[in-house]
Amino acid sequence: MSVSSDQVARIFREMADFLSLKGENPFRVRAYEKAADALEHLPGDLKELYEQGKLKGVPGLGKGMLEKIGTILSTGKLPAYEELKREFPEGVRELLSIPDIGPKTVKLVYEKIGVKNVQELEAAARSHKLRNLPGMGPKTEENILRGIRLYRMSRNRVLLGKALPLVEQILRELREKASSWIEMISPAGSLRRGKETIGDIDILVSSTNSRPVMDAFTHLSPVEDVLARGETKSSILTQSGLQIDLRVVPPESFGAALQYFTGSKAHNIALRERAIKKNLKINEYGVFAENGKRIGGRTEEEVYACLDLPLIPPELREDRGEIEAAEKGRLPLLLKEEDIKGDLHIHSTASDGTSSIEELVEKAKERGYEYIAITDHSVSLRVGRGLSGEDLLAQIRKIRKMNSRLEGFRILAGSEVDIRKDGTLDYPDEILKELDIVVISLHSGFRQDKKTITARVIKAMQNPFVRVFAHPTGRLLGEREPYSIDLDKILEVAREKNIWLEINAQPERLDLNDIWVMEAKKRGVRLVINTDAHNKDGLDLMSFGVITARRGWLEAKDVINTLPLKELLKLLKKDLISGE
Ligand code: DGT
Ligand code: CA
Ligand code: CA
Ligand code: ZN
Repeated sequence: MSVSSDQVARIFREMADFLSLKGENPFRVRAYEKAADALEHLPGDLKELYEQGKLKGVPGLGKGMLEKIGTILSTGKLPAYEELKREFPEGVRELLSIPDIGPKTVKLVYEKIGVKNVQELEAAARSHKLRNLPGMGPKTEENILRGIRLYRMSRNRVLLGKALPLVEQILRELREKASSWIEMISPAGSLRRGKETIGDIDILVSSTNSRPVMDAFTHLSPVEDVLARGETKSSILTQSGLQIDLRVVPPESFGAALQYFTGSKAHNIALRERAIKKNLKINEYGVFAENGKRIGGRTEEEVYACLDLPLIPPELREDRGEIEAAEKGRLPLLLKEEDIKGDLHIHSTASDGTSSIEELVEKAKERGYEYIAITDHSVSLRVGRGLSGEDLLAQIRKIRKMNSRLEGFRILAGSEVDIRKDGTLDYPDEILKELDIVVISLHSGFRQDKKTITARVIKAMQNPFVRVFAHPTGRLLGEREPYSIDLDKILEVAREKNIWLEINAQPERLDLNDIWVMEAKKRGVRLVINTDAHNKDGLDLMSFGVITARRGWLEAKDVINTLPLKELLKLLKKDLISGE
C-alpha cells in the first residue's frame, strides 16, 4: 500500500481544522497547514523521498512532522488524527469552510446547541436560535446566513432549470433599464451551451458606453452583493447565491467575445489551434491576420467563417468532434422545440399529478401538440398513488370516450409501470395489452448491484407490450447518483427489442444525459423526450429535454415524438380512429 503526499496533506489539513476547533495554540494549527502546503508541492513519490532522506530541510516539514509522515507511511494511520476524528461529527468540520465563520463560532454552536452540519446551522439561524448565544446577535445570524449562501455558491453548481429563468429576467430588466446603451445582449458560457448545471452565469453586451450598462447591472433587483465593478467586466452575487459576470465589449468585437466566452474552453483551444495552422490569431477581440490586421469579429458567423467553418451551434461546442464535422459539412441539423408533436409521459390527478386529463389536453393543444400519453403510476407505487388494475381499466375507457369527442388530437392511454425488484412488471399482460403505450421505470431497489439491476431491467424489456424505458439511470442532479445500471447492455437490448429510451426533461433529471444520448444515437437506438409532468405547466419543461437532445447531436428524425400522430400510431400499431 502506498500513501501519496496529497493524502498525507489532507490528513494534516483535517488535523489543523480539528485542533483549531479544540481551541489549540494557533501556531500548532499553522504548523499542520504549512506541512500540508509543503506536501502538496512535493515533486515525486512520497515514500521514496522520505526513505532517501530528501524531506529533511524542506520548509514546513520539521522533525515532528517528519515523524508523523513516517508513522503514516509505515502504518497507514496517524493515531492522533484518528482520535480527533472521533471527537467531532462528520459535518462539523465543513462548517469551517463557510466564509466569516471561525473555529470559535463552530465550537460554540456545536457545544451549546448541538449544530452538527451546514443544514442545521442554517435552520438555527433562521429560527433565531443563535442570537442568544454569547457574543452573538441578530446581525450575526444574518451574516451566517449570507456566509452559507456564499459557501453553497462556491461549492455548488445550479441547475440549468434554475439559472435560465433568472437570466431571462435579468436580460429583460437590463433591456428596460439601459435600452439606449445596449446594442446587443446575449448569455454566454455554459448556460448558452445548455449544460445541465451552471457554475456561474456569463452575459455579454455590446455597447459604445459601458458605464450606464454597468450601473443598471449592479442595481438589478436580484442583486445581493456587487463583487466587482469595472469598465469592461462586473460581477454580482444574486440573492439565490449565483454569481453573474457581465462583460461589455464594443460592437466590432461582439461576435469574437461571444464566441470566446461561450466556450467551452476545450472547444476554444481546438479552434485556436486551427487558427494557428491558418496563420491566424483568434481571441476575444477578433480574428487577426499575421500582420495584425483584423479580419473578423463582429458576429460569430464571421469568426467561424474566417476559419472556413460554418457556425457551430453552442450546444455542440464541447470538443466532441464538432469542428471536424463542421469542416466536412456534416454538422447535424439539430432538433428544435417546434419539431416536438407530443409528450408521452405525463401524470394526472388519477395518480400523483395535480391537473386533470382535460386540463392537460388543453395545455397540450396550446403548445401545438397532436397527442399526449397519460401515464399514471402503477399499482404498487404507494408514494405515487398508483392505480389498481381496475382503476386503470376505467381510466382507459374514460380516455377512449374523450378521444371520440376530440378532433385532430389524440390522448394515448398509457401507464408508467413500475419494474418490481425481481424484474416483473406491476400489471399482468391482460391489462398491459389494453394500453396504447407502456412506459417502464424503476422506483425501488436502487442499491442493487450492477448485475442485478441490469438483469432486472433487461427482463422487463422482454415484455412485448413495453415501448419506453423512462429516466433510465434514476439520477437526481445534486441529490442522487445514478443507480449502477449497465447502460451499454441496455442500449443493446433497446435496439434489439425496439424500445425507446427516454430523455426525461425534468431539470433535475435530464436522464439520459447528453453523452448517453449521443451514444444511443450512434447505436441506432431511438429516443423520446418526455416531461414526466405532474401538472399542466410541467409540459413547458420540454425545452430542457430538447436542449439535452441537441447536446447529444440529435436531429428531429432521431426522436420519436417529432412524428405526426398518424406515424406514431403506426409504430404503436393503433388505428387513427379511436376504438371504443
Ligand atoms: P461554468 O461557469 O463552470 O458552468 O462553465 P463556463 O463554460 O461558463 O466557464 P466560465 O464561466 O469559467 O468561462 C466562460 C467561458 O470563457 C468558457 O466557457 C470559455 C472562456 N474561457 C474562460 N477561461 C478561459 C481560458 O483560460 N481559456 C480559454 N480558451 N477560454 C476560457
Ligand atoms: Ca459560466
Ligand atoms: Ca464566468
Ligand atoms: Zn413519471
